[in-house]
Amino acid sequence: MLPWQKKPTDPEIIKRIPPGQVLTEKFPVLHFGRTPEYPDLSRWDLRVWGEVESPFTLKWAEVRSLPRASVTLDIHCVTRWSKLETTWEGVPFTHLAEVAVLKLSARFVVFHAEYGFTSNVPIEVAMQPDCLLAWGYAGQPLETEHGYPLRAIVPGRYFWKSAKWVRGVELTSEDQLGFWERNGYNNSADPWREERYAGF
Ligand SMILES: Nc1nc2c(c(=O)[nH]1)N[C@H]1C(S)=C(S)[C@@H](COP(=O)(O)O)O[C@H]1N2
Ligand SMILES: [Mo]
Repeated sequence: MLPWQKKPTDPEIIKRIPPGQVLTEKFPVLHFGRTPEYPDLSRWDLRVWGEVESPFTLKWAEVRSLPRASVTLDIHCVTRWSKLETTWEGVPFTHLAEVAVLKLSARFVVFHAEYGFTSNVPIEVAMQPDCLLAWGYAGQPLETEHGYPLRAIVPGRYFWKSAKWVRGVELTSEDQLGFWERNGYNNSADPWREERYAGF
């Protein structure tokens, strides 16, 4: 048994582990398909559009000059690893929403990533203060396999909602299932309720 698979004994730690999860100290890499490469960020942009009054597109340097926040949270992958106390830096989703000016019809968010990957959350989830579009992890720029240059960080949901390599944020009036949600995962994805799979 690997050290991190041993049952933790500290009650403060135990109560942070959702049902069916195992702690890891490592940082596993998990995604479907290829890892994009970014040799030249001068051609990278981030688009915010949909049910908003003022859609906009930002270059990389503009994204990096947005207001920043640092958040620390526990992450839980549906494949059963959890990692406590991860620290991310980026722009709060709430700031993007403020700049874009949401219409009343903006009830859901779709994060659009490279190669057509998407993930979806209700607007209330994205409007939590610790939901970020993050460019940093543990004080360093994101590593390529963890989503460089920009990824979503969605608190309180299984980690698949936290799309890596994000290029767009779409506000929608109707819910649009994302990649994993179309492939059998639960749309709500609350790890405390063990909402892993759809349909039962
Ligand atoms: N673009 C993209 N983002 C993705 C995924 C993916 O397949 N593609 N998988 C998700 C899943 S299932 C998890 S657990 C986390 C893993 O993030 P990590 O590789 O940084 O640990 O990324 C999420 N974001
Ligand atoms: Mo995952």
